[in-house]
Amino acid sequence: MRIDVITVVPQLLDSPFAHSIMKRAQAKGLLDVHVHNLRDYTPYKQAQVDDYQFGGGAGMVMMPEPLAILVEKLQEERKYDEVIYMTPDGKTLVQKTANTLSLKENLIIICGHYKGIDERVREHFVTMEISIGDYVLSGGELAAAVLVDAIGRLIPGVLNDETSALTDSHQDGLLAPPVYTRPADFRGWKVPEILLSGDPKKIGEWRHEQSVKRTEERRPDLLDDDI
Ligand code: 6GU
Repeated sequence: MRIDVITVVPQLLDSPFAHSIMKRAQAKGLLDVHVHNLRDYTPYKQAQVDDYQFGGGAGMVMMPEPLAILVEKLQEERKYDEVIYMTPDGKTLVQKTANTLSLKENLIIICGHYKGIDERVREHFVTMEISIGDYVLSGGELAAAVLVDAIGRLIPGVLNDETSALTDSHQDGLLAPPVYTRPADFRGWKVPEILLSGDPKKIGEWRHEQSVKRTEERRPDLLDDDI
C-alpha cells in the first residue's frame, strides 16, 4: 500500500513512521509512506499556502490551489482509492474503518492546519473525512500519524504471530483481556492460576470472559453496537 500525506509541517511526521512496526512494514515493502511539503507546490510567492478567510474572522485558511496542484499531480501518477481529509468534523475513526482502509492500494491523506482547508477542496477532491476523536488538535498531522499506524499494522504480512492484530482490543468489538508475563509471582501478586494450566480451551474461555467483563465495566457502549 502507498500512502501520500500532504502537510505544511512535514517535520511532525519524521518520527511516527520511522520506528517499530511502521518501520518494519516499510522495510518489508508492504507500506510506502510519502510525506509531501505543501509549500513545495504553491504557485504563490514566499511559499504561501494560507490566507485570510472571506467574510472575516480569526485564523487562516489553506488555499485551494496548492492542494489542487499536488493532489492532481499525484492522481496523474496513479489511481487513488480515497482522498482523506483529517478534520475534527470528520467521521470518528473506529477499528472497522482501519480494517477497510488496510485493504486499499493507494491513499492520499490531507492534513489541515490553521482553520482548515478551503471548502471547495473538500467538495471536489476529498472523498472521506476522518476525525480521531472529539477534541481539537493544532493540526491534522498527529491524527494522520494515528490513522497511518492503525491502517499500516493491519496490512496483510506486517504483523506476525507475536504481534497479531486478531487479539487486539476492538478487533472483535470487545476490549482485550488482561495479560501477564514472568514472574508468575511478583511480590506475592500472582498470575491467575488458569493461565499456568496449559489448557488452551480453558484459557481461551477465561480470556473471552475477561474481555466481556472488561467491556461491560469500561465500555458498555461497545456491546450495543452491531459491528
Ligand atoms: Cl483529524 N484534526 C484536528 N486538527 N483535530 C482533531 C482531529 C483531526 N481529530 C480529532 N481532533
